[in-house]
Amino acid sequence: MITLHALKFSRATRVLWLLEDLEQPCERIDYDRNSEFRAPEALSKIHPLGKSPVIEDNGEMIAESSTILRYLIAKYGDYSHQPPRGTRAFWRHEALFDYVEASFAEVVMQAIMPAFQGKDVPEKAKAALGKHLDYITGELGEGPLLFGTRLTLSDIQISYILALLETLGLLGGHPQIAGYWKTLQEQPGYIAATRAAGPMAPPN
Ligand SMILES: N[C@@H](CCC(=O)N[C@@H](CS)C(=O)NCC(=O)O)C(=O)O
Repeated sequence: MITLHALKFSRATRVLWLLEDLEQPCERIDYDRNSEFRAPEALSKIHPLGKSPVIEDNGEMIAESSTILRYLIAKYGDYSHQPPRGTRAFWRHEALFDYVEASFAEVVMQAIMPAFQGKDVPEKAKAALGKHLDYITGELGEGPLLFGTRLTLSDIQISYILALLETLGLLGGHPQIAGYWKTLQEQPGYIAATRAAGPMAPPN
């Protein structure tokens, strides 16, 4: 069985959500955040970067939430969380899925770090965030999800970041994204994962 090293209020919920959807159990090892809201030292003994999520499967250690999600759909032969291969939608999905950690997360961090510290978000960070939220709004189109009514890995991947933005009141002015986030919270896998491991975002 897969072991999931799950830091509280973290991207580990993405992994739990997918496992819930796939009806696959895991052994979850929980880690509390320290007083500076960082991962505890114990996670550095699991993986050199000391971050979560990390999974272990048959002695193999896998980090990076996007890689873990790809690994799990390959392992369990799941085809339902991405558009069919050989279609344009498949590659649009790959791009959106990678976009979340490769591009969006960094822009979001510039805005949420000051917000978490109770400081004003610098105008430059606000503007960059707005540009990305406009982009995602465009990708949502009619919605309700990024690929219509099909829940994909890209929705699961983006959920954690939307949770942080919503908690910090940074989704204002983007009603379609606020609606999208509401739809994500209604997904059975999200409900089961957060029931089991607690909310994605910390209370503000
Ligand atoms: N790109 C990585 C990011 C991993 C990451 O930064 N995880 C955060 C939690 S969401 C973490 O472990 N933070 C604790 C720390 O940096 O001390 C992924 O997608 O898995």
